[in-house]
Amino acid sequence: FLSHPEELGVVAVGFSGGQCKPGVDAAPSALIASGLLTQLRDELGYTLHGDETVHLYRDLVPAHDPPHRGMKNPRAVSAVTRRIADQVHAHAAAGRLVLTLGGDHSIAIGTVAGTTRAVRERLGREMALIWVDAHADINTPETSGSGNVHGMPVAFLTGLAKEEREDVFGWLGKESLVSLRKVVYIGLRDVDAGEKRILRENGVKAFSMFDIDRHGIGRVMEMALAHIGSDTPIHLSFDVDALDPMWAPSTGTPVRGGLTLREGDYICECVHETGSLVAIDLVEVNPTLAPANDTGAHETVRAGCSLVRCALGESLL
Ligand code: B3U
Ligand code: MN
Ligand code: MN
Repeated sequence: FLSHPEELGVVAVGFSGGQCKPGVDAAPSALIASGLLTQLRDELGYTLHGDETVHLYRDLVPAHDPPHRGMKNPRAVSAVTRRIADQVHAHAAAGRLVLTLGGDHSIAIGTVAGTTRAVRERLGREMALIWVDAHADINTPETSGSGNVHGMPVAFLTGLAKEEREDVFGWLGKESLVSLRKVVYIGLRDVDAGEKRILRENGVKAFSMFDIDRHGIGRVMEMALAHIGSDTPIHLSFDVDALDPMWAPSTGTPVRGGLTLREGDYICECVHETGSLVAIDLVEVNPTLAPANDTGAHETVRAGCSLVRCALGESLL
């Protein structure tokens, strides 16, 4: 699908407004400092575009941003994701693979809106979305108990959650949406009751940790990719909390009983192998959430780098 598959558009997003814990905005610098982009350039042979600049979007964050429909920081998250959508769209429209380093998972409202729009324009095709996460992130503002927008991106991206106001996600037009039939979840284990109802009522394809234990990750990936169908562009949005806290402790909402690092890497390897990957997000790494003198932050950054490298073809011999 990509006219320049060896060219990588990098968008480093230092944004934490989709949830309440500071520090997730420090992830892109930590990932870059650990050598991720150098590895992609020197070892995997990508030509990088827009690298090293960590965007903080301070000019887009309003001083006064009271809740709207219970959402916290609604205008800031809306304005920042709108800008991210344009950045990601520009890379994807140029035929590049796009790597976005978050930031909390609300930023996927921007990344997915950007790629889905570019894929429609360039190929006249619908895109698939693989959401790897402990959480379903499909709350509507009304079902959300927390008001944190990082728990809502899939609802906005599929049109389940709608808003008229331009400054609160009203900018998300039809061309920016993904069909619920093209969404596949992997790794779920902490899903709110309201979210379970949404998944059930809409028949959304979801592979929980239960499914991974039952079938093994190999069979789950076969089923996930079969659901999407070959020849469909894929956006992979990887929340590092899908990994077990043993591998990725430094994240805002760790949930025990998660993926091993190898299972996470394997998901990324399988998606790479399809040749259909158009974009990957790595989100929710929070290097500041580690006990002092603990190696947790370092381990989490390392795991994140491994996932990205696997999605970009490191494992091919
Ligand atoms: N489902 C809960 C918790 C949550 C979602 N995503 C994360 N945590 N990381 C919510 O706030 O919507
Ligand atoms: Mn998430
Ligand atoms: Mn999560």
